Amino acid sequence: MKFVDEARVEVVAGNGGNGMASFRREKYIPKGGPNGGDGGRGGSVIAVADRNINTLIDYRYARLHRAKGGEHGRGSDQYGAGAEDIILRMPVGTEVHDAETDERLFDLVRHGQSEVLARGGQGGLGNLHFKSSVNRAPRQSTNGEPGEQRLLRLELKVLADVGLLGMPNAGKSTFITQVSNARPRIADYPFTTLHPNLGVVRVGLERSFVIADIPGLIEGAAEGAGLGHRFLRHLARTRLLLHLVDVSMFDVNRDPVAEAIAILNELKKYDPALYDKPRWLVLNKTDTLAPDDRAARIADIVARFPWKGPTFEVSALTGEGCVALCSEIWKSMVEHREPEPDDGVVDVRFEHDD
Ligand SMILES: Nc1nc2c(ncn2[C@@H]2O[C@H](COP(=O)(O)OP(=O)(O)OP(=O)(O)O)[C@@H](O)[C@H]2O)c(=O)[nH]1
Ligand SMILES: [Mg+2]
Repeated sequence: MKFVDEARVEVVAGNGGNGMASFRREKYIPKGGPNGGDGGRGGSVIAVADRNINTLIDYRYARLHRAKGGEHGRGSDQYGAGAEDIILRMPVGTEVHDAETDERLFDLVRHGQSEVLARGGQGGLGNLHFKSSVNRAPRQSTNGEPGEQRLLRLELKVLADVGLLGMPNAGKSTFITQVSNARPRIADYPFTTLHPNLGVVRVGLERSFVIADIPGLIEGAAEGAGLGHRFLRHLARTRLLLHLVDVSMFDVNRDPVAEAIAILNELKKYDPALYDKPRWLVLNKTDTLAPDDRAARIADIVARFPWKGPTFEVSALTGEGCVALCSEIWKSMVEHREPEPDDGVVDVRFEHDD
């Protein structure tokens, strides 16, 4: 399925039905009183966050969402029926902006959260309501209110605790496959991953965190090289970035340190706040290093790295080092989370659904 994380839609709520001015007319009952009913309420357009939806693709095709108007009131005390609301299901993580002012109106962060995008108009009052001791035959009624309408820009920013950053082929998808229930495509050519994938890492009973695997980033992404840098928006809500670096030595012209620096520059260009997020270095593909070369290779890379932070050595393919890394992630998340009961025991198990 195609992944779409931006869309523009127009939402138009229904108008309220008009109130009616009419009088009771029956044989042998002269001067029957007012009996005009109220108009019904117009339908609203409502957004609901749904965890079973992963993309905004539906909104690329269907742009106009118009709810029906309420029925007009009628004579003989009949009220007009209200119109049904229209429900627009959107992925969790969707931000709703006013397309004209760019103001952020809503942020759908919880499954089931619902927000009114355009409110249906109230129905008008029938002349029943205007009867009084001094006016027994009121002729007035009111018209229904117009429904709201808005142009909206929807932007999906996936909700994940941890984001994976790295060059194409660094092994991001292999890593998320190793540690979570996600099953993205893996291949030895660049840009295998074309859209974000989320995976749940289970860390013992009732404990888990979510990792986002995004397309690889290359130098010049800010200017559109490769897939560009637009997918970096999906790292915006994470609390920790894992920067995966391929340490294998198959290609002697490839310098992992230069590559990593290029990525950091792209990150900074895209958004300094993203650059300032906690970031750990994950040296991947350690299984490809001959035991004799390994220590020297790793030491050289770490020494030439311009910033110092937590560093891990893993093989996403064999799983070596992955449990240790995930326990550290969990510990750091518990530390930075609102206090909750924790017995300090970290028991990482990778559950595969298939
Ligand atoms: N030997 C070895 N190969 C690995 C390891 N991790 C990934 N690979 C291989 O590296 C290649 C790229 O892996 P992917 O997981 O698709 O890389 P990616 O970072 O998701 O790449 P893009 O989606 O293109 O950005 C595949 O052929 C993997 O099998 C590892 O730890 N050891
Ligand atoms: Mg990938």
